Order: sequence, then structure tokens, then C-alpha cells
Amino acid sequence: MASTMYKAWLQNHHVEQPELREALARWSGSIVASVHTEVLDTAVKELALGIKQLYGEKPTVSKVPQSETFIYVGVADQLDKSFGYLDKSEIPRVGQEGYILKHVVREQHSILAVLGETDRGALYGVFHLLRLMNMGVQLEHLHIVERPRNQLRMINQWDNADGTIERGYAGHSIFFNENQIVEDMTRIKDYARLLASVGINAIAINNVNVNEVETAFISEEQLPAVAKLADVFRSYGIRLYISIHFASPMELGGLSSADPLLPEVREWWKMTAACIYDHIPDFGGFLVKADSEHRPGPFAYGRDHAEGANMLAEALEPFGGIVIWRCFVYNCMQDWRDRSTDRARAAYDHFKPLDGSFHDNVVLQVKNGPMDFQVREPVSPLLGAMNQTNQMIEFQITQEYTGQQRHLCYLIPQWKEVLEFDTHAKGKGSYVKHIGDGTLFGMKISGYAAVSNIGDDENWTGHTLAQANLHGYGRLVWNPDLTAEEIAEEWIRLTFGNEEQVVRTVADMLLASWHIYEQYTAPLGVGWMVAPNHHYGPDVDGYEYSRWGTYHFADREGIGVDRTDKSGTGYAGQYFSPNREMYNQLSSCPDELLLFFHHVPYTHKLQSGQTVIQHIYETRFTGAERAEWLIQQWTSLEGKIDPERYEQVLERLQEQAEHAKEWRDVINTYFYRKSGIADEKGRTIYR
Ligand code: GCV
Repeated sequence: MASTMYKAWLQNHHVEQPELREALARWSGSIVASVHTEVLDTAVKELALGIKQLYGEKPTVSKVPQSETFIYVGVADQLDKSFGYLDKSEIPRVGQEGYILKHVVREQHSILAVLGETDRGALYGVFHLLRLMNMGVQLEHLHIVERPRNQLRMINQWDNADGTIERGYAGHSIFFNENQIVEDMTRIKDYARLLASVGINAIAINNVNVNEVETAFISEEQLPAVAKLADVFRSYGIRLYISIHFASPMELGGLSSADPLLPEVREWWKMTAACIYDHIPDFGGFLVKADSEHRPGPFAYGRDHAEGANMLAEALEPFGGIVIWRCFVYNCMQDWRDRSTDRARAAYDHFKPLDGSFHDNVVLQVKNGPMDFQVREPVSPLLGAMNQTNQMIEFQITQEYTGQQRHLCYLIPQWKEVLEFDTHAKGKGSYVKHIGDGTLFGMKISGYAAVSNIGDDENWTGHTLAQANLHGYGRLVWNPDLTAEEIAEEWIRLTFGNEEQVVRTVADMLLASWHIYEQYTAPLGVGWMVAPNHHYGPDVDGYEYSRWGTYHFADREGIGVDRTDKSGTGYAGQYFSPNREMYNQLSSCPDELLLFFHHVPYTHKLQSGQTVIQHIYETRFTGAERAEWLIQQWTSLEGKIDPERYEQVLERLQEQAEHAKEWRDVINTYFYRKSGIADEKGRTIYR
């Protein structure tokens, strides 16, 4: 039997309360469905399994009703053929992935209908119904119409063929082992279930840094094994994508160049695409990291990103495939002495001039911030800056810079802030979420991608509470108007059950955790200050004299990066007005981003009224205290959470609290030594 850790938010806890059992039991005996596709088959099986786990008995599944009450699962265009209790006129258009959950009473029949316009819609509808059952929601008079707001709801695996995972903190890859694609697909199927249950519809299975073995995933030899992965994901409505090596024509095809304008290179990609679609007819397309962090790309041939991406797009176009081209492009060989280069500017400077030159089946994948998934960054100014180019937004679920799944850091509130940011690209109300859903500029392709946080650890995510970030990402990109509170509460109920004390306590912990992490790590938006390479733990000057372009410029007078138009790198000027002015002016720059935009003395007064130095001390002390508070909250739930998960989380929280003290002391001491200014409250700062 799968452990509670493993089942994550698909627990389907056995329903004990008699009233609830009685209310729901009437529908739980019988499912009616006319299964004619694989995905619909998945939907019916998931529903039957869920009901069995919830109520203890497996429902019957039949094509025609065998009792007066039943759940009907189907797709709209099959209705006439199925039976006459529902007709099409009652069914609003819900799109390719939407669904209706409706309680219908007809003559003596009481039907709970789960209807999609397509089988994928029906699958999402089933998972929604199971959520309601898990949360004890009344199903009588149910009438819900849902459709996802965003088109691409994607997961990026950073898994390598050797079984390691770049920035993975939860064990080894579930996809690859010793340079082979795994043969036993059980765990991959369970992952597909988790993803589909929150609406994910696309996955890139390998790291964007593509090494030798993964380069060959698009070869005739490897495609049969890749196709098996595609089969598993397909049955859950998820399309498979591959990260490719830009120089594949040389690495695999034996050509002497990968120049995107050479006819033989273009021909090679076309043949390769045809071969991929022979094996995987619904293949999604390519994810590409090019000319970034030493990856090959079009620059080597004097070509630009559009020329590179369009070549691939042309090869995929006849088959309906797309190219997802990442904008994480910057100079990673910077000289720290060179103050004129600003890494934050790079994505905008590279891509904005190319607006309008990408093919229709290219979409640019832009990281949420201009640097690299720090605990606090401004929203990337590239989002909104291109009104003739498909764009999607990239988040990082894996906690590379946010505690590596050893610290609790619930990221939904951070992502929510990004989605609600007003870019002013088309005047007031030009929110990032409307770039994500494509409506701001009427884009053909748009959506979200996020780097996964799972591995082969029993609980998938290292820290059991980090499961909430994977769940929350899916739910948020299904509907960006859900609040972080709603998403957290849903996850807790599905994961730990409906006991109110558990729900309230865990929600408080999750919702406070991002700020807590921010409080004891790098201050006021300046970022980094982590140990180089592995990025865990404090090292204030770890990157200060390196080539990565990630500096804080602290000296004895002050700290921060001047990115203003007047005296700095001009990065602030990449935003639309009035954001540009807001960031340029000291008086209006939000405190939490002050040091990202300005270099100020330690004695500078924040809008909060505190000086920068006192803020640094204050928040480090508070952050470390609040990490202890997380432990108190959790231990108040002893006996209410199963021992396995209780102990696992406790152990991580204890490590976090210890480590938060290390952060506190390293940062406080560093700034005390630099500034010579003491803490106003005289707390312990080591000399
Ligand atoms: C996959 C950061 C990470 C790298 C990652 C890169 C990227 O630099 O540290 O591990 O590489 O981002 O997003 O491509």
C-alpha cells in the first residue's frame, strides 16, 4: 500500500462521518460511461478508484444506467448516443479542456454528470469532483462550469540521463537511470496522475542543459523508449516535449555545422521532426536553452535567436509542434570590475529588438524575474515588452534559492504577486496574468512552465510540505484568480484531511513561510549571498567577485545596485511608465526591492521609517524567531498528523530553525563589521 507521503494530495481519505457517507453514498455505487478513448478510460478508472478509497466499495461501471442514482462521465458529443436525460442545449461551450459538474434530476433518476467537451475536460472534471468529495462538499444541486484560463500549463524536468537532477532536492530522477530511460513506468504513471489532477497538460522530460546522452533522445534508436514515456503521459492528457541540443545536427547528424541558415541543417531538422512524429504522433515540441551558460546556439554563426528558433519551428510546423525558446540569456563571463554590464538587463536587451520576427509556433519562455528565481525580484521587464511575440512565464518550483526543500517556503504567494503585477504595457490593468493567458496582446500561444521539484524520494519532494508548491503551481495556472489562501487550504484538506485545527495551523505556516525565508536571507531585494555552486546557506560575498553578474556592492557606507536611469545601469528604464518612475525614484521604490534598484547608505530611511541597517538586523532576528515559531505550530499538531509525515516535517523544520540562525548571524555580523553601526536594541551580534 502506498504511504501517506507517497499519495501526496491524492489521499482520498476514507470518509468516516455518517452524515457525509450518507449524503454522498447515493452516487457512489454506479458510474455510467461510454468509454471510447484512453483519456476517458483514465477518467473513469480514477473516479472508480477514488470512490473505492473514499467509501470502501468499488462502484459498478456500465454503459447504461443500472440504478436510479449514478455518476455519468462523458463528453458532450457522445450525449445523444448515450441516453436521453441530458441534452446538448443545457451544456455551455467549455472549450477543449473545460467541464461541467452538474446534478440533474430527471424523472426517477438523480444523476451527477461530469461532462467535458473533450475527454481531457472529463478527466479534469473527475479530479474536481474527487476534490469536492474529499473536502466533504454537498453535491446536491451542484452546478459548476470550469475551463482553464491558460493554454500551456507545463512542467519542466531538469532530469539528466545519468539519473541526477540539476537543482533537484528530492532524490534521483524517476525518469532516467544510468543513462537509460527507466523501464518500469509505475512511478511515472503516478507522477502523471498527480500532475493531471491539478491540470498540467505538458511536460519537458529532460534538463534544458542537454548532455550527450539526452541529445540522442530525438534519434531513431532512442525514440521508441521516449515514446513509451509519451504513452504514459498521454493517457493523462499530458503532451510530451523534449529539451534539445542546438548543435544536434553536428552531434547526432555528423554535419560540420549547426548554422540555422544552412539548407542541410534545416533539412536535418525537418527529417528529425518527421521521425519524431512517426514515433510520437502528438509530440509537443522542443524546449531550447541556446546561447546561455555555455550552451550552443545561433550566435556561433552570427545568427540571432529568431533565426535559430524559426529554423526549428519550420521543422515542427507541419506536425503541429511548437518551439519553446528560453530567454535566460546573459553574459555569464562578466568581469566584476565592469560596472557597465548589468545581468538584469540582458533578457530584454537580447529579445526586445526581435519582437515580431518569430514564427507563429515559437513561444518565448521568460523567467518571472530578470535574474534567477531569487526569494525577491522585480517582475521581468520583458513581460509585456513584446506585443508581437508569443510569451510564456517560467517559475521555479524546485527551491534552488529558497531553501532547497530543507526550509519551508510556500511559493504561491510569490507567484501570485508576479501574476498580479501591472506592467502598464497597454496602460493601466495590463497584468502579467493577461500575458500568461495570451489576452493582453491576443497571442496564439501562451501559458506557464515551471521547474519541477520532484525526485524518487518516497514523498516526491524531499520536504513533505513542499508538495504544496507542486499542487499550488498547477491550481494557480489553471485559474490565476484563486487566492494563495484558497489553494493552500485545498491542498491541506486533500493532503491531511478536514480537521479544522490542522487546516488552520498548516495554512498559517505555509502562508507565512515565504516572508520568513526572506527575513533571514538576503535583504531588501538584493538577492544572492548564497554559497557558490550549490546555492545553499549564507555566503555574503560568495558571488561578489565572480563572473556571474550577481553583486550587492556593499562597502562601509552602504549597499545595493544602482539600476536607475540617471546614475545607474538604466535597467529601471526597461519598464513602462509609471513603473519606470516608481523604481527610479528612491522615494517611491518599494522597500522590499530597494537594494535591487538603488545603492544607499546604511543610514538611509526606508518607507517603513527604519534605517536600512536596522531593518537588516531587525528582520534577521525576527526571521530566525519565526522559524522557531514554525516548529511550535507544527508540534501543536502532534497526534493529528500520521507519525511518518509528522516526524519527517519536524526534522526539516528543526534543521531550518538552526540554519536560519546561521543566516541571521552571518548576515548581521557581516553588516555590523562593514558599517560599524550597532543594533539599536543591543541584541547579540557576533563581532
Ligand atoms: C538548468 C540557473 C541554475 C542552473 C540552470 C539555469 C537555467 O543558472 O543555477 O542550474 O540550468 O538557471 O535556468 O538554465
